[in-house]
Amino acid sequence: MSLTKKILIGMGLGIITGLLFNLAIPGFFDSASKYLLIPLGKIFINLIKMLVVPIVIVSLILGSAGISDPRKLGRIGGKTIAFFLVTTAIAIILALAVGMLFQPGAGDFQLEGAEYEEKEAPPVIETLLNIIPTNPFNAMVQESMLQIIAFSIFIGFGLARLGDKVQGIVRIVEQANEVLMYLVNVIMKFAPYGAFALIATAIGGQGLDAVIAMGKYMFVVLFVLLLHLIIVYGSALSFLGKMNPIKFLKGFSPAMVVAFSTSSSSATLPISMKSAQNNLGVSKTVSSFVQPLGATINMDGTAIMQGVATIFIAQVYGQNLSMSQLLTVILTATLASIGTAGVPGAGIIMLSMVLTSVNLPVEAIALVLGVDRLIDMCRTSINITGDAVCAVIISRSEDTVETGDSEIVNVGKHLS
Ligand code: DAS
Repeated sequence: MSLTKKILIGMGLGIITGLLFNLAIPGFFDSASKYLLIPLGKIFINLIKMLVVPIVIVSLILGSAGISDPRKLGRIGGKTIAFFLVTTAIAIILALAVGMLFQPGAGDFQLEGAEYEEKEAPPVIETLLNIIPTNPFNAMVQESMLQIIAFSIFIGFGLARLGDKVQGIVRIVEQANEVLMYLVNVIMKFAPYGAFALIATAIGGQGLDAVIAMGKYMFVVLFVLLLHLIIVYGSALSFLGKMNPIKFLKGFSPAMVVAFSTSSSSATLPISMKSAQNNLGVSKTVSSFVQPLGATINMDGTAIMQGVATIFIAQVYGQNLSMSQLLTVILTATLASIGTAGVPGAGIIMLSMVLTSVNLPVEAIALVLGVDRLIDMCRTSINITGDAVCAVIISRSEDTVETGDSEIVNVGKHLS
């Protein structure tokens, strides 16, 4: 049975167990929750938290090393990175705006066993000045995410500029990334049990309020994903890619379906590239640069989930995020989506980095974890779609479109 099915079953059993305890035998719930559900959920959350700092460091060192050498990137690379960063930032701003508009987390329930110690959010200028760590190791111990991110990007930049002299270190970081991705897979195998325990705890303690809140959260995420697809990608294709969005969807739907069913950008990459090259006329040159890079560092769908989830959790705790905190969320969610691996469930692990950056309790992931698998299927489709939209636009802007007989022609004369 696939992991998706197991998590969905865990989620379903969690809802039933929680409702049963809450409605039928509340007295029994306390002991079951204390000796089974809360410990089980705590183990899963701690496993996620354990990997966050190492994953952020390793993935952002590799991400920044890969794009820090302008000479290596060239014109296509520059355009690609610019497109990725702009669309991801728009995705998060859209997510935050719709999340604040619909208020999915506004409700009178509190999550069992997760405290929220309110800290005065520093003003914007102080947040920006504090990004540079005076002691990177202390930043890691304190889980100061913005400082950890800054330090990792600096290291990646240094590795890129020193090139062959430090290939050994780059290799070690790449191998460390392999190990961490393997551990993400191992942790996700525990997800069905974690989802069961966390949902049962959330619903057992809060009843239907928690189920309704999860439903509202899921609706908002799916609504923003659809909005991003139609408005952002639709207009980018029409105005920049000179391609009818319907033609794009018809040509790229095979890849979107595979992404939906696998919840993995990496696993979908071969069919993403094939669909872009064969059905959308993207040149092999552009496709083989833009789409693998995009599958690694461009995840608008994930950024949308992280933006909505952070707003949702802040609302559950009755916290209105200040302007500096919202800017922090935009920055950390953009970087978290860069650091998210193209494997199932990776985005929920990086969500804890965003929550920590605005000192929201990571335990609150319990409220979004249960429905995350379903959302992961949808957001992964959006992740790879953003990469393909970029590939179409770059391919057109480079005037290289492959005709059916794989000949590179100057599309300029076709467009004139
Ligand atoms: N499932 C990830 C991907 O493959 C995204 C995520 O987990 O957010 O794109």
